[in-house]
Amino acid sequence: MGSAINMIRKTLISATLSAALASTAGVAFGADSSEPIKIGTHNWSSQVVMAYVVGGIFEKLGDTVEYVPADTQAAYEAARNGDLTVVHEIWQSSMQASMYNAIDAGGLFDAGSHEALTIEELGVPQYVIDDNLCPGLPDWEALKNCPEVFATADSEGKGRILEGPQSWHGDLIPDRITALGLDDKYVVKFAGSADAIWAELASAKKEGRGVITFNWSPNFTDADGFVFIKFPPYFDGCRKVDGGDGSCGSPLGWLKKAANYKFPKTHPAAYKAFSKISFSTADIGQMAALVDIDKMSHEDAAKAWLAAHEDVWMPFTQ
Ligand code: TMO
Repeated sequence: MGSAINMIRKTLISATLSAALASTAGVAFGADSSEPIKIGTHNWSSQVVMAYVVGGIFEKLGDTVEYVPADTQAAYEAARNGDLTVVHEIWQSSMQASMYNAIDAGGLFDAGSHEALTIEELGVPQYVIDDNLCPGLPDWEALKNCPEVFATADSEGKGRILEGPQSWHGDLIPDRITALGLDDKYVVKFAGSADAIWAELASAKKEGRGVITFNWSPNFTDADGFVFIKFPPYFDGCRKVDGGDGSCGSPLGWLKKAANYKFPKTHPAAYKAFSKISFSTADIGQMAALVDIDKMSHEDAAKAWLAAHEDVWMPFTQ
């Protein structure tokens, strides 16, 4: 009797063992390709740090990674045709059109959303509101009454709006300013880099003067307080590039990831982790702050972030 039970037990154990071996063999058989996973890098801090964070996660899985500088809008066509493997920080307001165009053309797929919601909008530092430099802000209509508060040496007597680099979303902001009838009171200047925006915000703060810049959240500026201007609400089709008159603000949007269609087949383990990756507003603000406040390199910032936040990223690999 006892030996019969032992026999059954032994059979069960060996069945379990061979099932375990089979599944290990299955993983080994479907291992990730040694070809590098190509991650695009853009020109704002969180995106570059997150590239190295995502790449660092892939490396922990044994994968090889290559970082490829890419234009913010051209990245989707590049990922569609395989010049990039993944795109990890897709901001709805500025990038959804390029992403969906590439999905429609074939070869790119939506790999899920981060936890963080996003905003990319013009705004003012908190002290502009607190010191009441332009009464009625953050409602956009208040701008009509105080262009002189935002005038600069190069703004021809109008208020100056410091937009980000034109590569981010083309003429969205100049089109909007014109559509709202603000163009005889304001001029839009494109910054050469994100750093030029931070330098201008820092000098305006030191002088206590009014300043309007493009900015976004999640960002390191969340901690200091940056107030986004409330423009007429966004709706699909309101922008000039989408056939509208352009008189709308930016949406409160999603933050997505996308990948080339071959990625799940060539790198199944990395793909599985990538599909689970989801960063919060705080995570992304920290990634930017390590560079823009602590002045670390993007690569060192990613290493520091990964070392300090295993609790966040380890579950993505499991
Ligand atoms: C493209 N950006 C997130 C900087 O607005």
